[in-house]
Amino acid sequence: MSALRLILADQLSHAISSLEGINAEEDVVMLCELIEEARYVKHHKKKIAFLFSAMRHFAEELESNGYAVRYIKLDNLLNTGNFDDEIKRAIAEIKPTRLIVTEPGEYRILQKMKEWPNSFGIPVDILNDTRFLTTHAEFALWAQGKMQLRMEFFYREVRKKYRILLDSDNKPIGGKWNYDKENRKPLKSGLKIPKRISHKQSSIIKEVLKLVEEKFPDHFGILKPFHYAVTRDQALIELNHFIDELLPDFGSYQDAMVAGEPYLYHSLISSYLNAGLLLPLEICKAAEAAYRAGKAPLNSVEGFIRQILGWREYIRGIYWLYMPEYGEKNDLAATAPLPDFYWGKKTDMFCVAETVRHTRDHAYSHHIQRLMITGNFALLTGINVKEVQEWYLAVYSDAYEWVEMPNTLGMALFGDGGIVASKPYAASGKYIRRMSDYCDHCRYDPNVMTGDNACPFNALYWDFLVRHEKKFRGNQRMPYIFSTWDRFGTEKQQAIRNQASVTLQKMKEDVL
Ligand code: FAD
Ligand code: DLZ
Ligand code: SF4
Repeated sequence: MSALRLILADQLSHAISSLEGINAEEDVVMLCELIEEARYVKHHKKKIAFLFSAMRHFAEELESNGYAVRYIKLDNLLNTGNFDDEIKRAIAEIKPTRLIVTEPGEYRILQKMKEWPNSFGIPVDILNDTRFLTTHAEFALWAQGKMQLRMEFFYREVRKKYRILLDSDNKPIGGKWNYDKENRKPLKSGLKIPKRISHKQSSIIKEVLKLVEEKFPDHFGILKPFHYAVTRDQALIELNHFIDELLPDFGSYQDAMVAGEPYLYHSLISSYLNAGLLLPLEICKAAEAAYRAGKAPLNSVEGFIRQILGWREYIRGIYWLYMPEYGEKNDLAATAPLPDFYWGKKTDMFCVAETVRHTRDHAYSHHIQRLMITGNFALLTGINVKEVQEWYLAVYSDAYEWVEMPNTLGMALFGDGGIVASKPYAASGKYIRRMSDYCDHCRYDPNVMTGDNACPFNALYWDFLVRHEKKFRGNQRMPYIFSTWDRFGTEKQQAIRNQASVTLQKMKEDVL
């Protein structure tokens, strides 16, 4: 009665459901490095190096816990490079009586899994992913009959379910569910941002870096220096460092952007959380404990917990509720090709160049860079939603389709017609100037609307709204925007639209 237990690259948790009830005498745990998974979008070099290193370390931990592990390295000569053939090969050699796996984070792979009983001729158990705090059924029940699926209300339910930041009467601590009004400040000058920690490079990491260098030279991104945690112990060190040193200022500066500072007060835990090295509830409890011990203020702690308990769970709920139709949505009919400067080609827009630089160097940029710089630019210029999604999925080390797609298509591109966002996150250069120091380094001027030195975001912002006027004029959350446009008068309106069309042409020619 031996079972083959398959662990995917983003399931590196000893508490994963596919390991429950494992029989160390008979069962075999399998992990495989697959060229098809590394290339179906050309993942960032650092992302591949992170996943392969973490997988190898995890396999070692399983072995030292006494389990039989079948680990297929990328350069194993017998490696067929894809899930189906690797499992077939394993079944032929091991002859298990069943295959056990935890549901994947991508619809594409779930469809494959459903074929597996037929293809392999043995039963396949596809188990729930119990790392998440909300099941698909719970999310569907919450969504049932609602006109709008607002994250804020979902978040309150999850907080109640797990009794996070509640007082003894089950009311939110401090009297409010949400302290965002105290957040979203630009960075104060002179504030010293704590240095991030780095980890000793194991021989596993060194071997993987060599492999990635050799096998993926054409993938985007800089591989070294490689600073990622690759084990649960290291990820916990990262988490504790964040809670002790950075959480107190997380809330206030969550939306700030500073040249040369990719991380600011962000936690950098998404890659570890999404790959299974950390679990969501332990993170929220650690943040809550910091608040209760008086080490971090409520605005920061609540804001941070909301990202994980609220946004992350909500985004996953949306993905599984609406797939596969969700993936085909393109509500604003965005079709322009993705400009080469998303891949690092020169652009004079400092904000875009800086965000792409952070992405290239670290396989990371923080939320506001993703949403209000690269996302906002793609929204305003109508870049093809599939190309934009593919970019986000490839370049960030925390990206898997369940989390990347609703964030990109729904939140950043408003391509799902308003399921995730009640209004588009469209902004002109004014917002970027307020929240960052980027404009100080830019050849464009955020205060200028037309002419050669005008910030491209300004005219593009109005042009976008006017192009989609039918959809947005009646939006309750955008009451004054169109009255401002109306007050501009015909001449100014025409000048803005001309400026936008020159900018769009320059974007096509990659000379922006
Ligand atoms: P922090 O700012 O410290 O936040 C703490 C944690 O909250 C994160 O680690 C993350 O787990 C969670 N979180 C915060 N916002 C979200 C959100 N909107 N959705 C899901 N989790 C959230 N996040 C991913 O994990 N993978 C992605 O592929 C991804 N793609 C994105 C694409 C776009 C266009 C946008 C706008 C956002 C995307 N996000 C994605 C959400 C967010 O940007 C990242 O989770 C965050 O930047 C990760 O950095 P951090 O760990 O320092 O986060
Ligand atoms: C993203 C990724 C990469 C780069 N490589 C592998 C791999 O070699 N083996 C594997 O099991 N998974 C990999 N993944 C993750 C998958 O593409 C996919 O996102 C997850 O399995 C979904 O749960
Ligand atoms: Fe970006 Fe415009 Fe500011 Fe330049 S001026 S950094 S393009 S917002």
